[in-house]
Amino acid sequence: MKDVYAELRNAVQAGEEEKVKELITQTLDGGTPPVEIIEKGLRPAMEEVGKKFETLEIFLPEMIMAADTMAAGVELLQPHMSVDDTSKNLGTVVIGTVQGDVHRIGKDIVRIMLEGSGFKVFDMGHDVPDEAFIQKIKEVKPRVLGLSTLMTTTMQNIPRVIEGIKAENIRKDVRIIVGGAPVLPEWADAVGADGYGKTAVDAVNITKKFSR
Ligand code: B12
Repeated sequence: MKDVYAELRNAVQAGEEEKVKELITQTLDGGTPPVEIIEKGLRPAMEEVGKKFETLEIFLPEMIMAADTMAAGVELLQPHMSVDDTSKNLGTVVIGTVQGDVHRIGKDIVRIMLEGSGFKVFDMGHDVPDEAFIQKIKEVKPRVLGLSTLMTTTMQNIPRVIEGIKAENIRKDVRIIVGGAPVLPEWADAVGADGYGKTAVDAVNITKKFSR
């Protein structure tokens, strides 16, 4: 049997957008849930890209090309990830990638999945200054704040945001969940986050738990 996920991983890495769209459409038509396509096809492709970048097998232009191709795939999947009942509102979430970090694909997937599950999400984007998170919390009073980071060099900005929230005396009003490739559950705990999610599915599950 043909391994569609292997084909998808190769096509993402080669920047073959049309092929990626074709494979995704085929897989969706076969009844596969969109999140499985992300977790088994798209995300592993980017992990391979990251490893090749680290070992100098590829360089920034190839990494950008693969990222754009993955983003096109996620865009195609987005309409398939929504709840049937759009009137459902499970609560408000603010999410963003911390300051200094432009990685947004994973955060975007978390946002799409949360929206698709019935949350109202304010996406602050990427490279978000600490103060902007704090202002948004005061403004929209979310039940949950999601912080994403993909680099060891920007990880420390997560505890910095948490400290900023404490300093404003609003820490008790919001549950903070964190994620992104370098983040581990023990670290999340140590820096005072309320929850950690390895994947976007985890992100939805913990957000649901905290919204009750
Ligand atoms: C794509 C990519 C890029 C793209 C980003 C495109 C974009 N707009 O997002 C581009 C090419 C722009 C890029 C740039 C850079 N990158 Co880059 N990039 C990657 C790569 C290959 C994949 C990331 C990705 O999109 N993965 C796919 C998504 C779906 O997975 P994910 O992000 O992990 O998200 C999932 C989970 O983590 C979780 N999650 C994510 N966020 C959250 C949040 C919450 C609250 C929760 C609960 C869960 C959660 O759910 C998501 C879905 O399941 C990684 C390698 C890797 N292994 O991650 C390197 C990587 C992160 N990049 C790296 C580097 C070094 C850079 C650059 C500095 C390179 C350079 N010299 O310029 C710049 C960064 C500049 C900056 N200031 O930010 C390094 C970081 C090393 C480190 N210090 O830690 C990595 C690890 C590559 C490597 N092995 O060297 N990059």
